[in-house]
Amino acid sequence: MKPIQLFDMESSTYTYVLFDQTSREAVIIDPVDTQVERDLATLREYGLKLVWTIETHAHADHITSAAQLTELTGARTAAPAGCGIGTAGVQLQHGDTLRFGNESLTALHTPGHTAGSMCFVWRDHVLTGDTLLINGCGRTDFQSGSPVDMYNSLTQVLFALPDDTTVWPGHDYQGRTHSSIGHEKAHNARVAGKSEAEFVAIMGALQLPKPKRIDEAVPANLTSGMRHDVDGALLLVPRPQTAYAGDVSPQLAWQWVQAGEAVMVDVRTDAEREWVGFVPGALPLAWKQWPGMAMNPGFDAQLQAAAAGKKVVLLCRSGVRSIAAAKRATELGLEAYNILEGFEGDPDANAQRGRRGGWRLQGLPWRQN
Ligand SMILES: N[C@@H](CCC(=O)N[C@@H](CS)C(=O)NCC(=O)O)C(=O)O
Ligand SMILES: [Fe+2]
Repeated sequence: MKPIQLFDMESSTYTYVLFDQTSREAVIIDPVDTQVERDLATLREYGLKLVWTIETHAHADHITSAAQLTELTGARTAAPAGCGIGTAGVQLQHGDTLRFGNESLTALHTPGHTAGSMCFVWRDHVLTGDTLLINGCGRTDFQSGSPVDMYNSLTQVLFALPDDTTVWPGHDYQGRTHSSIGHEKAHNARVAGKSEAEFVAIMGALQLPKPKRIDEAVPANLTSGMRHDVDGALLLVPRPQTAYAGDVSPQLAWQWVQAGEAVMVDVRTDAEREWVGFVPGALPLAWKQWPGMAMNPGFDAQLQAAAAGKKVVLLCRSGVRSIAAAKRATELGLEAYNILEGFEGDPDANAQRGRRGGWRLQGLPWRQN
């Protein structure tokens, strides 16, 4: 059994799906936000139930789809404890295991590319993230990277695995797909046969350009791919290409609604609204497109009728389902925006960031039934 290996051309990122053949439970490692549809299609094609989304580190070059996948599939999120990804439900420590059906993978703490970076061992495979790359390794010049830590992670942790362990990297920039521990130990140009001092000198001389999307990607990845504003300020982040028009802060969305420029659509279920509360005037229209489940009949028609030529601002519980709904609304030709962090927001994450997000936590109008 091998991992299913998927490639994102834009960032040269490999995403991996592993699954248990009997229960069909699956995990996804390092999913990319622009590839959600591909990944959902892969899960459907193999008949899999996603139970974990897992990060090897907080990426600097692309944005994770972990938060989107949790709302679309019901999967839980796990990330290395040392990466500061506060939204991940499970904060992994060295040696922790994650189970999926009768299978499990084991986390290895391998600092160097970032201080929290991890690799994952599954059977006789190791998914090495941006620690060990084929004939290379992750850069160590930003985001708490350290060449000394990288040298130890490569030579003491990864090269301690059996030589015939298959290596599946987080990136390859030259079209290679996998390698083995034995091969990298013998031939990796940066580390094979090199002393720590030689390795540090090689890493120090790389002079790589900064990843193009680092300023946008790192903050987004620290919240599993949700984007947020600073200090609760009005915010609009335009989305690239045709995904949807943008992410807006609750305040800006409310300003648009009050000015009659936008209609608000609440895509939570009736049960959620009854438990937690609702926004007066918002149209209740539940978004129920889970893999394998047909979409709400009438969703498209009701959404188009409600929009009546205005902008549409979409609200859900935490700001993830509303992204999927905003994408659908965009396909229908509407100007659709996702309301950041949804109705509830996350008080813990907000406290950590020193700010308050979410509709209710921002003190915007809402009522209990
Ligand atoms: N050119 C890419 C950045 C590539 C890059 O810096 N990749 C990181 C991984 S996030 C790395 O460690 N690269 C190692 C190398 O190129 O040797 C971009 O702009 O996104
Ligand atoms: Fe990276």
